[in-house]
Amino acid sequence: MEGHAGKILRINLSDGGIAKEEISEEMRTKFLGGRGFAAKILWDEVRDVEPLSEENKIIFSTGPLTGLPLPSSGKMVIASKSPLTGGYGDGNIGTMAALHLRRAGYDVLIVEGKSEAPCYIAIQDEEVRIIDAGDLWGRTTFESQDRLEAEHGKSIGVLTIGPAGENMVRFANIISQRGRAGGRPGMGAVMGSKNLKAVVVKGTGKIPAFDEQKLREMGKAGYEEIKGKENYDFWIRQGTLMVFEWCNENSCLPTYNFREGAFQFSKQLDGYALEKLKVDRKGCPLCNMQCGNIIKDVEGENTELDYENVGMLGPNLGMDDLAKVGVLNRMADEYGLDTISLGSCLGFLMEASEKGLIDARIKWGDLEGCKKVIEDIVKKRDLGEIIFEGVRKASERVGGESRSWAMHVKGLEVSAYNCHACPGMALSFGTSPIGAHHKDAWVISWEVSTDRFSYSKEKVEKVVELQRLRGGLFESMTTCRLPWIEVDFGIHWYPKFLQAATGKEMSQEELFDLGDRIYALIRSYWVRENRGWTREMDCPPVRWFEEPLSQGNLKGQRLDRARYDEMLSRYYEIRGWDENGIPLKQTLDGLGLGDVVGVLSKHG
Ligand code: PTT
Ligand code: SF4
Repeated sequence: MEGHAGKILRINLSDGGIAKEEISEEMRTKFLGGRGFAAKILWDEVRDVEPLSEENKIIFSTGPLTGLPLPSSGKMVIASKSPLTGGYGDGNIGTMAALHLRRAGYDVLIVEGKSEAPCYIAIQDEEVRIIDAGDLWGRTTFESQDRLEAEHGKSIGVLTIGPAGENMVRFANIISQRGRAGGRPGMGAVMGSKNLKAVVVKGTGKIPAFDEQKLREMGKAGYEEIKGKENYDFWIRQGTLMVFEWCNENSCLPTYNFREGAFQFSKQLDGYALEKLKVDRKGCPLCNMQCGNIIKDVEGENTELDYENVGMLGPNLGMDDLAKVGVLNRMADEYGLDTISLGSCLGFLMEASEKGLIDARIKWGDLEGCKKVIEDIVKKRDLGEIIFEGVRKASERVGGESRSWAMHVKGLEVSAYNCHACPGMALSFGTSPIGAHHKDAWVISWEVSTDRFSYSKEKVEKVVELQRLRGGLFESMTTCRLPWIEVDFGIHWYPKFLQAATGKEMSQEELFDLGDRIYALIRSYWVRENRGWTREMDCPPVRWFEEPLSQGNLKGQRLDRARYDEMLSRYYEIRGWDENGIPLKQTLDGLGLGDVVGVLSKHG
């Protein structure tokens, strides 16, 4: 298979070792790239290790479409064993670093070991250096980006952590270009544990492709098709925030720590409110539908907003002003904290305070209180000490009934969709391969517009189909899925792009098999690394089952546990996993994962 540089760059920070390794043909064919490569490397190399120890590894992985002249192809997967969940963790980030890594001749960068002192990695084509980062340590991601650009030139790609990652806050992520963010399940903390402040990449070579002429032609046609789409102009105006109003109308908005699904001040936060405050927009490389909407926050600084950020730092905290939400969002970007988990953690503390489970007082909508807690989280002091490991651990510390309203699955905080009346989306959160993230199966819009309240077989099938496409195909090619999802760019383009990039024609069946293989391997990883694995780990938070919505036209709605359980069993059946959600021998064999069988059988 062509279309890959065929190389892994491996850097060991303990001994300074640098190796360039071939990627086997079998690996390329079976796992394609991005998440596929990352899952395989973690399975093979990261076993029974503490996520924040020297033995863990962090993987920066591109796919065969990354960086090619195709719509929205400037993306990369960052993966590791997660310090937040203890299982497989990854995130997808749009960054110049993805293009440069490919131009420098590598598909994957693996960083292992631990540097004795703060350092950063600088890659310039063949040349790889580990450089002292004493001057950068303690600085925000924005300052680090500026300093690294001043040192290495404006055209580089930068991936950097902030003080949150340095201090190993478990939901610290990685920031690029002052607003692109990736690695929700604590990938920033893993970098911090290695004393690795940043990765800087500059590549000057050509990205390999099977048929360059065809790719250029298709890319041009693709960009034109996107621009001509009916929804394009509206998307350019509102980006991901266009979904805010819809969520509110359909009781899907995370409100007051996911107690409710609609917010009385939603009009002050939605896409139209954004349009009034918008001063600029930016986005990932190679994209002509850039969705990073920039506003001035109440402190007069620029900040880049997406739906998830606003949902979790707005209604979920009872915050009624977009410019105030902007302040919290900017702090998260500067410190390198995931906004979704941050919003969930702040909401958890507000509820704990309201219920008298903690001594400190922090009220819904209290901007100054939130700012103080963010500082405390980064420094792991006061309330930060309770919450820096996420809501799962915090609920163990706080006690009472808080376990029921600690909004997470497998330790990863739920992203911004309330599911009291969305069983399909609840299943999507329950079975996502990294914990409660929406990226693998955003089934909610289909669900609400079809048979919303059912727990039907069709819904389970839809979740699996979306996981195959979004979680399997898009995460391994690796490109942005939003052209397809948001402006209806034809999904039929992608097998053609892949064929021109790699020379290999892949049927729909082969593409679905690819997704299933990656899913089975990631699930096997969870089972191997979590001795106490049970099907309970695939269940959404208790709140959605036990506390009905108390307001709005869906008042009284909640999930039904027995019917959710039936859905989960159906899901396992489709996937070829047993009643505990563990892949069956014949499933693994059928997907070419025979080597996994022996290891899993030791875990019963
Ligand atoms: C993603 C998660 C999301 S998903 C959002 S907003 W979204 C949050 N953004 C954050 C942020 O900003 N700052 C911050 N400090 N933390 C943040 N955490 C949250 O992280 C992102 C876009 C978006 S915006 C989405 S849906 C799509 N996600 C894609 C994906 O997962 N795969 C893929 N092939 N294409 C995607 N396209 C879209 O990318 P995580 P980005 Mg992201 C300010 O990282 O860990 O996956 O979590 O990468 O470059 O910022 O683009 O309404
Ligand atoms: Fe990045 Fe948005 Fe473009 Fe996707 S649509 S590549 S997230 S700017």
